Amino acid sequence: MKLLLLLLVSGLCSAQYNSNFRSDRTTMVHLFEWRWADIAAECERYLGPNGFAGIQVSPPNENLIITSPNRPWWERYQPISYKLCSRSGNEQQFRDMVTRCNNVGVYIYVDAIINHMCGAAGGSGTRSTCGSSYNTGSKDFPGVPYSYLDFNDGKCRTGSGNIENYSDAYQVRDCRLVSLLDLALEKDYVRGKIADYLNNLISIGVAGFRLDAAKHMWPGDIKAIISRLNNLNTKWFPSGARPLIFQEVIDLGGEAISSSEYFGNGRVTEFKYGAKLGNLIRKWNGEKISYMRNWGEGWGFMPNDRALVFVDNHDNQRGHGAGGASILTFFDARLYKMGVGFMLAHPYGLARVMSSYRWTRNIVNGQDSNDWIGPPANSDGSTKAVTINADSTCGNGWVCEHRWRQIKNMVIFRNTVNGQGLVNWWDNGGHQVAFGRGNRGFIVFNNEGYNMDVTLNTGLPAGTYCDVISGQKEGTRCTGIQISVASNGSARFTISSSAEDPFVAIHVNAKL
Ligand code: QV4
Ligand code: CA
Repeated sequence: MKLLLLLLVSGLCSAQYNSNFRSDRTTMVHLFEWRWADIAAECERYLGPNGFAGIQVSPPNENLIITSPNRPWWERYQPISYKLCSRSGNEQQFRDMVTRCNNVGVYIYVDAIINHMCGAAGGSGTRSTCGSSYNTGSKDFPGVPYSYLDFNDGKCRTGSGNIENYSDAYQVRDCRLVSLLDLALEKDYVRGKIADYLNNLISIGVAGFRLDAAKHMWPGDIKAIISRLNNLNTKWFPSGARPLIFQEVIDLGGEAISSSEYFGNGRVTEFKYGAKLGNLIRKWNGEKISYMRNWGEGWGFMPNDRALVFVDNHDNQRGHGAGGASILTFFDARLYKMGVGFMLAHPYGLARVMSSYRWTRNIVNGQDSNDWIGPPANSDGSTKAVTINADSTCGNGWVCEHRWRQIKNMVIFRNTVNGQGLVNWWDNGGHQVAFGRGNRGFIVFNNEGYNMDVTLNTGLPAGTYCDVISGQKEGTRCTGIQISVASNGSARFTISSSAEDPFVAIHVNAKL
């Protein structure tokens, strides 16, 4: 009886940390600003067949339309109501996407903006994506409805009403983040409206939530909201399954608020991961990838079972959020592929791959003046479709990093080695490292300025393997480099420092 109770309690506690991924899948992709119709098609034609586990989608709820600058991506972080219409599509398109993606085992994770509504200077009118009215002067959002009673202003003690000092936890939670009208999350009514919104999404079939701006919400308020959420839709998920929660808390150290305050609610974004990884791979500040021997908790990162990890996100790829210039993005494609390759080969954390659209950077004094540019759009402001070229890359300005062969194949690598420990670490004390995952996969990086020629113990069964970075196994042939593993598990790796991609990855599902 006691044991049963214990199991029950621990089951409940671990619930919101569980990805809900299919057991043979490991990795989610953020399809930033994609239309629901394109995501539905991508699930069926690409993500499902290639073993992607889930998708973080842009906020699906109604937002303020901003025309100065012209439809910035960040208008979607200024909610007007919880109706499901946005530049990505309407409610019916959202439902169709969730159904079609779920049916091919690719689950949807919604970016939930629940800390605030739109900016205080939004004014009044109906310039919103569903046409709901709003008045920021009187703090009226009839589409929810919220009134002035539902905001935090009484509690905020700063002169401007905005967050002025991140070393004061009260300001960070009770004042406005860049003027965004801050919801009074301790109110039963407000909690109820947010829970209704999230429960509507759960009933449609989503599998979890990114909680935007979690640092700006009291952990106890988040907990109260989560406790009101329903179990996932049993059409696709086991009965009793809880939504995955991952909270956006930027904690690089040195602020009043730390990630650990949020561990009780669910997973947390580990921003140290991408910031450190960028330095290591760029070789900045004397950093070397051989230092990554104890990557993960050994680097002071949060516990493995709490971490959501990523190389870059929609903020820090353009200088928003935190991380700084070290962050690797598609702009530095060669280094980026190594960074994503390392993340997907390494067991630490729940991994999220970024998928972006292109814009032209204009960096002046370290700031990108084009950081606001929204998704590829038609002249009427509608988002352009994601087109697919003959070589399977994307057109219309979509980068589709998740379709890059090296990245897609490393998602398959991660699925193949899932559950296997990190073994056979090797490094040269500098910028060359290698490691395996049990007897299922092995990866080697040469980030030195000279060629590599080493024989290493891979731990893999003997045979000829196809490197999934320079090519891939297609039928019975290999379009890339072949690696022979001897009966004692050793293999010779030669990687030119000028290779297009100076790393090699082999796994048991790419054995010839
Ligand atoms: C500006 C001034 C204010 C002024 C106001 C007056 O900064 O001081 O009072 O004008 O009108 C946009 C503009 C910003 C503007 C604000 C309000 O960029 O200049 O304020 O709108 O009109 C995204 C963007 C923000 C954007 C916001 C809302 O990054 O630039 O603000 O959307 O449209 C911290 C947080 C972390 C946050 C990160 C960016 O701890 O939580 O900053 N990350 C998340 C999201 C992010 C999003 C938000 C939070 C807000 O990932 O994309 O911000 O939902 O580190
Ligand atoms: Ca707040």
